[in-house]
Amino acid sequence: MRDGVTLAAMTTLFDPIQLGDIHLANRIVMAPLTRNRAPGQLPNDLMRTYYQQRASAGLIITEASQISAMGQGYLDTPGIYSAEQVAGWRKITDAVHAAGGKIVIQLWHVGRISHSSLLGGAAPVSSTDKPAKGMTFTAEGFVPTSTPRALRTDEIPALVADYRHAARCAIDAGFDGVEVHAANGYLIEQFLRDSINDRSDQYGGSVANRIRLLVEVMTAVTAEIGGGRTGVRLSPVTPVNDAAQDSDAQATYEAAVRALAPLKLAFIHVIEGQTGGARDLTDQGVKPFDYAALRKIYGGPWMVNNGYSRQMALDEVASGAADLVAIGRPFISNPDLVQRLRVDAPLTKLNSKTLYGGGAAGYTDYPTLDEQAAH
Ligand code: 8OZ
Repeated sequence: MRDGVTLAAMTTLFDPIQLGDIHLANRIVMAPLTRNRAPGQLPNDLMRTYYQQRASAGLIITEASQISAMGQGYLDTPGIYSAEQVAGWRKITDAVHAAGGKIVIQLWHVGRISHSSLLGGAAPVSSTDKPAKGMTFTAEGFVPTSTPRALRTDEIPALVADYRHAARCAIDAGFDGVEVHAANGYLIEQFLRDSINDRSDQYGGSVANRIRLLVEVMTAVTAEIGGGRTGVRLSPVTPVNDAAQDSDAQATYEAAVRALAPLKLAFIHVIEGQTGGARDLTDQGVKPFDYAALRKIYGGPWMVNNGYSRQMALDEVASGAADLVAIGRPFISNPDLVQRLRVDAPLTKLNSKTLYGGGAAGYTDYPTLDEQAAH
C-alpha cells in the first residue's frame, strides 16, 4: 500500500502491457546484446536456441543488426537486409513465438565505429570526416576504427531507404517489430550530438537539423511497418564510442522526443547514464539529465535501461516512473531471468570472457533454475 492505492490496483513488473500493436506478457525486456556469433552476417541455429531459451522475457530486443553492408562495424554481427538473412531470422522468430515470446530486431548502422576491412575496403560513413578514438573487432583482432567519410547531403535519402528496407525485411522475417538504434555513439547519434556533427548542410548545426536524420529514419520506418511496431533507443549522455557530451543534451533530446511523439511509436527506450556503466556521471563532470522531463514530453510507453537490480525494476514500474525495464547482461547468464525475478532466486554470474564471439559456451549453456535443481 502506498498513498492509499491498494496493492491490487498497482501495476507490477510481471503484469502484461500493450506496446502499440505488440502485446507483452510482462514488462521485463531483454535488452539488445551484441554477441558476434553470426559468421557471414547470417542468423543461424545456435542463435535460434539462444533466443528461444529467453522467450519468457516480455519482449526480446535482438542484438544490433546492420541494415546494410556499410552499416557493419564488428566481426560476425548479423544483417537484416538480404533474403538469406531474412530466412535465417524467420527460424528464430518462429521459435520464439512457438515458445510464447515476442521479439523485435534492433536496426543498426555503426557509422564511423567501423574498419574498412569490414566494408570491402571502403571508408566508414558518418556525419563527419573525423575519426572516433577507439577500437573495433575485426578478423585481425582489435584495431583502431578507420577514418570516416562525411556523407554527402544527396546520399541521405538512400541511407533512409536502407532503414526502411531493413524494417520491411524484419516484418518479412516474422519479427513483431523493430527498434531503431539511435544510441551508443553509432551513426544516428553521430548526427544528433554537436560534439561530433560538424556539418554545414540541413543535417548539421541547429538542433532541428541534427535531429533531422533520426526523424526521417523514424518517419520512413513507421510508414513502412507502422508506428505500433516501431521503437527507438536513445542514450542522451553516454560517452561510449567516443561520443562526447552534447553542448545541451537536455534540449537536443527533448527536441528529438517531441518530434517523435506524433509517430505514435510502440516505445521509447532510454539508457540512463553510461551504457553498461555508471548511472550517475556527475562526478565525471556530466550535468544531471532529467529523464522524467523527457518522458513527460513523450507520453507514450517508456522503457528504461542500465544496471537495474530486481528491486529497482520492481520500484520503477510500481511507482509508474517507467512502463517497462530492459535488462541486459543478467539475461545472458539467466535464460529464465523472469522466473528468477518472480521468485527472487539467485542469479547466475556472467562469464565476461565468452561475451563476444565463440560458440555455445557462455551462450546457450547457462542453466535454468530447473536444470540447476536437477544437478
Ligand atoms: C558491445 C560490443 C559491440 C557493440 C552497443 C551494439 O553498444 C553495441 C555493442 C556493444 O550498442
